[in-house]
Amino acid sequence: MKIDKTPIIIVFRFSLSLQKKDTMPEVGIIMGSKSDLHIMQEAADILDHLGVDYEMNIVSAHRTPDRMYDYAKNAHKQGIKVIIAGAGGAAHLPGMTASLTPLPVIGVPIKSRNSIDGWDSVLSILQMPGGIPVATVALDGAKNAGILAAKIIGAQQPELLNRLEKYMEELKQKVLDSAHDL
Ligand code: AIR
Repeated sequence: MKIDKTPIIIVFRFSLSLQKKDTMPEVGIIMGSKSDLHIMQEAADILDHLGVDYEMNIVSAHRTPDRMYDYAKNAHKQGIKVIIAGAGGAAHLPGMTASLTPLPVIGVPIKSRNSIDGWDSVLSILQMPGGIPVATVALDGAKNAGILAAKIIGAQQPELLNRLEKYMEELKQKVLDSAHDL
């Protein structure tokens, strides 16, 4: 992929709870700034848990537009199947990425320091014009973005679907345990 490597964070999965063999990253997690990482890490954590390989990168639609273009144009050629894009304020990264890639894009609005109240980030990502969809999750909803990415990929991977079912069972059990503990 033709990308300037200097300010890149690349994190591959090191540990996992619901085991799977190592493969190339299938999910590309990108964010507008390192200041988004504390939120976007939640997408990475749940993908770790579900045994889905991912890569992480910082790509700003406004500060590094060429880098965004290169990433979005080439991600599918590198084996990426879903892109999760998070940004705050005038959050154009998910929408612009979606306009450049044939891959599904999941947008994570982030309540960043330059965001007025979060609505600016939400609406920048949510209100896309017809023809260029971005699957927008809740404000700071990176965990759900990770789960949604796994479900999209899992539609073609029975083993991953099994791990997703196991995860859903874990969620159910937690609720039942907490009700029991009352
Ligand atoms: N941002 C960066 N380039 C374009 C945008 N919209 C966003 C980042 C971050 C916010 O601006 O995604 O949420 C603040 O970035 P920083 O680097 O000033 O902390």
